[in-house]
Parts: sequence; structure tokens; C-alpha cells
Amino acid sequence: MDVAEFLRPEGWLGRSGGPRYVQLRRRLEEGIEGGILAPNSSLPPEREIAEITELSRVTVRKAIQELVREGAIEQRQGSGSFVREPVMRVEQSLSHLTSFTEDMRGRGLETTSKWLERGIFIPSSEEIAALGLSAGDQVSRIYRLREAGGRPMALERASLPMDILPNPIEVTTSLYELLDQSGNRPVRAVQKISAINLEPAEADLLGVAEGTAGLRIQRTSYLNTGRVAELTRSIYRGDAYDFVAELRLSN
Ligand code: 16G
Repeated sequence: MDVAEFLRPEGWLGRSGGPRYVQLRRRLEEGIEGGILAPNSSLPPEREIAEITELSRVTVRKAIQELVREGAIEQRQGSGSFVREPVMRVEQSLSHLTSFTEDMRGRGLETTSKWLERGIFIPSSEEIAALGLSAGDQVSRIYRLREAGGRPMALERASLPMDILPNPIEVTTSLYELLDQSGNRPVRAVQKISAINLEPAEADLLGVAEGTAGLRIQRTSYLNTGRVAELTRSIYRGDAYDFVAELRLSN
């Protein structure tokens, strides 16, 4: 069935189905789910949809705008509306201290990193305070764009005391695996998650539009001695992550 045939109003558009733009939005969603409107294919122009469905252009525009807001459709300047590639969402448990590599491996996804910074630096006041550094100490920093299954997922900036990570260049795939080898793998962490709108540079690296919703996560991780091992500031794609916490009634 082609798109024009699929949008013909007989059979789905009716008086009792609620507002007409909602009925059209649902029909378009069905088309996307059923593959008649395939990822990256273009939607017929507004005028054409209006003709086929016998709806007004205002109604058609309203339905499309809702799909744009939901993230199912993308409007490209000058070339019309396109069906967006569905984004795989990843659930991360908030009760287990896992690494990015482990999280993704658990889902059968290979991870890769694009290195944005890796080396030894003079610490910022935030790093001095969070890591308990003394005057004159240096800090190991790694800043990576983390990808899973070839897709950008998060920007991660980790800072560690130099005796915990003496040579940041040695981190090639998993930071936690390397720390494990030297007996410095964190055993506990505190995480703070907040909502943000991505800045142009961050959005660009994560492959989404500027201003898209994201999650800023700050993780402070501790060794079993109670000492802080890592301060990580991450930016995760909001459309790719669900953080899941299990809650129990306290007794
Ligand atoms: C996770 C941690 C991050 C840690 C990284 C190690 C969050 C928000 N952050 O992404 O703090 O540095 O794992 O991953 O979960 P790796 O061992 O794969 O390098």
C-alpha cells in the first residue's frame, strides 16, 4: 500500500473519533509503526495530505506539529517533513554501580569512545574539593564521547586523583576495568541527575538538534576505604536513556 492510499479517509476518519487532527496524527503514527512511512522517508507535502484526507491544511499542520514535538517526525529546512529513525532507549538501573561498558555489553552492544581530552592537568577548584586534593596535586582527566552500537549516547568527563589513575593514556576502553586491575575500582557512588537543554557544541557531538533535552549526571565514586576515586560529569541523550530506580518502603 502506498502512502496516498493509506491516508485516504475512508475507514479511519469519522465523527466519533475525537478531534480531526488527533485522528490524523494517530493514522500517521500507525503508518510509522507499520512501516508504510519508513524511517528517513519524506511525508507528502501538507497540501497533498490535505487533498487526500479532505482535511484543512490547518488541521494537517497541527497533526504534523504534534508528531514533530513527539520526535517521530523531523522538519528539515526547505526539504519538508521526514520520518525519524526510531531511537533505541537504554534503561540504566540506579541501584547497581556499573560502568558504561558493562551496561552496554549487557544489552549486546559494543562500545566505542571518541577521545576529546586525556591527560594530566592542574585541577580546578571543583576537582580539588570533590577529590580531596591538596595544593600542588595534579589530576588525571579523561573526556570521551561514548558510543554504543555506533550511536553517540553520552559525553563523559571523568577526573581522578593521580595515584588512582597515574596514566590516563592507559584507558583505552573501560576505565572501571583498568581501575579494577589496580584494585581501585569504586564500590559505591552518589549520583545527581538534572534535566538540561543541550548547548550547540554538546548537541553537535551527540548528533541531535541544539536545545534537545538531555540529562546531566554528576557521579562521585568511592573506594571501599571511603576515599573519593572519581568525579564524573556526564551528559546523556535524553531520548536514549531511562534511569530506573527500585524503591522500597522503609520499616
Ligand atoms: C559510567 C559512569 C561513569 C564511569 C563510567 C566508566 C554514569 C552516569 N557514569 O558511565 O562515572 O566513569 O561508567 O565506564 O553512569 P567504563 O568503565 O566503560 O569506562
